[in-house]
Amino acid sequence: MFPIIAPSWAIPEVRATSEKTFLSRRQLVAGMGAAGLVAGALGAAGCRSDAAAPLAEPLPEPGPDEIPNPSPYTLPGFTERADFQVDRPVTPRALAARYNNYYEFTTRKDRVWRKCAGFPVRPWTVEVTGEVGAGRTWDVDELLTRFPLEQRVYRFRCVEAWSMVVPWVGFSLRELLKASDPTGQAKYVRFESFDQPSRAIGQLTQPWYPWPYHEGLRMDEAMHELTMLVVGAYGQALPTQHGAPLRLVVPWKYGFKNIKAITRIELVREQPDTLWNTVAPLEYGFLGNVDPRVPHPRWSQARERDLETQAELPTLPYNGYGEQVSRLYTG
Ligand SMILES: Nc1nc2c(c(=O)[nH]1)N[C@H]1C(S)=C(S)[C@@H](COP(=O)(O)O)O[C@H]1N2
Ligand SMILES: [Mo]
Repeated sequence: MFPIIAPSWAIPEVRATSEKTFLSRRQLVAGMGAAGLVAGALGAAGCRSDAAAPLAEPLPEPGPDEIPNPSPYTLPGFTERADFQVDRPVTPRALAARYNNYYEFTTRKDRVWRKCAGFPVRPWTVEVTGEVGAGRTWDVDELLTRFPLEQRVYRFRCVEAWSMVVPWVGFSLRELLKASDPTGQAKYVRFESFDQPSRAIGQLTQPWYPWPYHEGLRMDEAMHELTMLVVGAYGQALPTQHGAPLRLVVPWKYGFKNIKAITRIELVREQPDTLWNTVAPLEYGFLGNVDPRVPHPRWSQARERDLETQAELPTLPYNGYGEQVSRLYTG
């Protein structure tokens, strides 16, 4: 379980969702029954809102080797970067796709794939804004063709101490940033996900989280080649549960930095707030670098559990990427 460290009653008043927002979300819940009936009646119109559709057919349970909720979209061609390999077996695709953290849908990792099925990831736009000379809104499919795609096998380490190895497909974030012409004032990058409580049931039922999910990097971290905008995994378009259509992967940081379903990338002057740093500042720092020597306040980070084998492995400084990134943190 991702620790729910801050129940709604423990969140300082200023940070809690405003009553107005809370009430409107409750009204939305109350209205859902009717919305479901309408959706059922209009089924042929094909505009079913998944989370709000109690009449939707339950998805069948896939076999253990079947990919739950695979993406229906086609990924453009990509090259394989042989220089990004890991000395550990790649985690089976079907396993990675049914064990997810995605609080917008549910805190139950084994149910994320089911709860997010039907969440629309096309059309999708990503706004690049703030301290940039060439800010603009991209259609995600434009990004997929504008920047050459690469497959890179990376280690992935969640702060909860489970880990996996995934072949991601995408491109370095810095390619998009360079194309956006950052100004000299750009010191940090702020990322924002979607806010659609009518379609993402976890946003509706957990209004105490400061949605939309938001994260941040320093500019030098964002410009590091390893920092990736990901649109695919295991050679296929990204399944929704992994953060389709576009998510961040920063392999030397804990999983929570790897924000899914990005809608907005803003270059800013000051260090931005992040969702986890806001709800639990003592547990989730802004940097979030994997470090076996620094325990989480409630558990050790010295070891991790491989998602497939359940073997306990030593956690590596910077998740094994120290040679490439430790120079960023010498100051
Ligand atoms: N928008 C959003 N992004 C998110 C999260 C989330 O709840 N919402 N969870 C984070 C956490 S804690 C982890 S470990 C990874 C999990 O990625 P995966 O499900 O693709 O393995 O996504 C990260 N990105
Ligand atoms: Mo995580």
